[in-house]
Amino acid sequence: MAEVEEYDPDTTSENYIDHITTNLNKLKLKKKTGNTKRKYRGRKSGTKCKTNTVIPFYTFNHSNKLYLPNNPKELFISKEEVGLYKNGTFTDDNSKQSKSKTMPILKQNIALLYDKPITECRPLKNDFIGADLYENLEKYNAMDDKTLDSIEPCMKYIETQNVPTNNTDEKIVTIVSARHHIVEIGMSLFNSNERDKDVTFIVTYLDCGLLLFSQDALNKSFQKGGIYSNDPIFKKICFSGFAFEDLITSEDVKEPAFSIVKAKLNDEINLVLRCEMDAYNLEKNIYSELKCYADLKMKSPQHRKKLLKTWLQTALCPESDIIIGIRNPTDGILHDILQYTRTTLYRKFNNRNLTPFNKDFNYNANIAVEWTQHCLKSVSRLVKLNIDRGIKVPQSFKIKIDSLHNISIRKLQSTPHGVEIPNL
Ligand SMILES: [Mn+2]
Repeated sequence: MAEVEEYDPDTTSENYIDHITTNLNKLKLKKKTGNTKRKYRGRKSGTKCKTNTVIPFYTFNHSNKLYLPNNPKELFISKEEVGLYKNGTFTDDNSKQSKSKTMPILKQNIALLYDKPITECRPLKNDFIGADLYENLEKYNAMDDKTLDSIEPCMKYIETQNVPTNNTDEKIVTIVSARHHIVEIGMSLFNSNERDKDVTFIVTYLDCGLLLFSQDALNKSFQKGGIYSNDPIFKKICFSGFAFEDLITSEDVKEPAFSIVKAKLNDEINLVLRCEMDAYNLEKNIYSELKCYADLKMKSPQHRKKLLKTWLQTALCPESDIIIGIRNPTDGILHDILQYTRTTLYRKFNNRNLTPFNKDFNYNANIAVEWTQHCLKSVSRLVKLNIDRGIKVPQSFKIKIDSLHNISIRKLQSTPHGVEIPNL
């Protein structure tokens, strides 16, 4: 890759444009020089460009895509489970007993798969293999839009913490979000097969230093996909995941159960995240993330991407292993159950023996960590640069990560409908 200059936030506007174009030229990106120039200008042509509303992609410093250490990078400096939430109730009791009451429990034989040599695994799986995962799918319901995005569980925890009403240290922010936003942000780098899609979301700043993340209802590209799809076959595939969860956990009616996690990215950024947990392993006192896939082939870039996403998801929640049900795609019959720790999963899709994929940064998990950190730091920085200090009312912004990975911010006139504002 061509060498690029360091990003200097103090560069003046005019120099900044030159700086960007010089660097873009160095990177030999697709031309359209005229357009590129306009991209970083203010909306009205002729106005001075805003150096504080865009963080260009070239400022992202990352590892080589072939950098595959035995143990992958950590996303956070620290991470701690601070409570559980289910059916409107928050508890800060995260003892084994409390978890076993709140979370779906992994059936014993599946719980025992953890750490077992392959030869001892087969008998443990016998009761489950052969199950039809395409049967009786009508009984499952996907979370509605509002539940999917609600930060109420996080706010219940924050309320117990006596948050000061005035932010004493303006440098420190706390991101409050459902886990899926962070996963989506992290995966936005690996988008070579969906180049036309921007990732957008709403960030609402509260005077006490909270940054609330919520979905951008106006972004049509991610709506009605997956589980909400109208394609019956696709729907079947998605709902078979619920059937697999049902099969290996001992809970009949499944209400979503959440773990609330407090994490620290650096000295200036804390996070309070809401993570939906699929299952709790009583034997090992860890959680399990459950997935259901057709046969996994590491030659397929899409399969590597899926595993990267699963790995990133589990970087955000309390300690979890990963249990994957393998089904026959045509008839939905379960034919194997695989158990991975986060590290063994990483070594499966980021293996030095695999032929590197020349796009999407080789789905390198370490780069995914660096990118997620870059995005969260960028969002925090852009918000800090664009808030009106001293205003008590919530201030909302739209954040966009475009398909070329530039990150930009736009202040909204008012907080969009649907954004939950807590009473603190
Ligand atoms: Mn799952």
